[in-house]
Amino acid sequence: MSFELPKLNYAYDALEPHFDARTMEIHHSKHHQGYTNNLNKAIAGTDAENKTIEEILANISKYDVAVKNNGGGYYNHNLFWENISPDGGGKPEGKLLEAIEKNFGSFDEFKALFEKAAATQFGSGWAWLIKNGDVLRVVSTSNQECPLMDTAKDKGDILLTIDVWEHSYYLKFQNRRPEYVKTFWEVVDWKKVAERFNS
Ligand code: MN3
Repeated sequence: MSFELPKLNYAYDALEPHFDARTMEIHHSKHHQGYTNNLNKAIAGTDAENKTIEEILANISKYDVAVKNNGGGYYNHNLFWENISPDGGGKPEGKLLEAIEKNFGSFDEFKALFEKAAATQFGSGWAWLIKNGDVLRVVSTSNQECPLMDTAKDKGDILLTIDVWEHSYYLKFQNRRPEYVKTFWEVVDWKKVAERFNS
């Protein structure tokens, strides 16, 4: 069994003017494809070949670092493409909004915390909104680590994520990561986040 690059549910230019087509194309067809290919190489001949990506991540400490880097890269990007959409933006509603308000005070306070986590993650990594029972938390991880890994400091079910590697914003935003993070809100698919929250 081998992992495949997922198709996007939208065209590379569908998130314009927020996320530019060139970045989307390179990010998906080069970077994510690279993680996918290298994950398949890294698991070849190991017991990970017969496991789901979630099973691999949950036991990532058992595997070679190449499985961690590329398995995280493969999975994190799958989540990232899913939680953005040309129909995104706005704000969450219903039970998800209530949970955000209960845990962070208000939607704006949550956004500020998430922006800070994304902007201050040193070097490459990801920021996350995760859930442990009724508790929602904003956390960040380095490189391709993810909250499903047994090595993660902050573990939990993933509701929302943003890639803050430079390859996700440099062509359009150069070194202005905070501006990229603010733009992210224009494309967040809150329906998808709510699906994850309710499942
Ligand atoms: Mn990336």
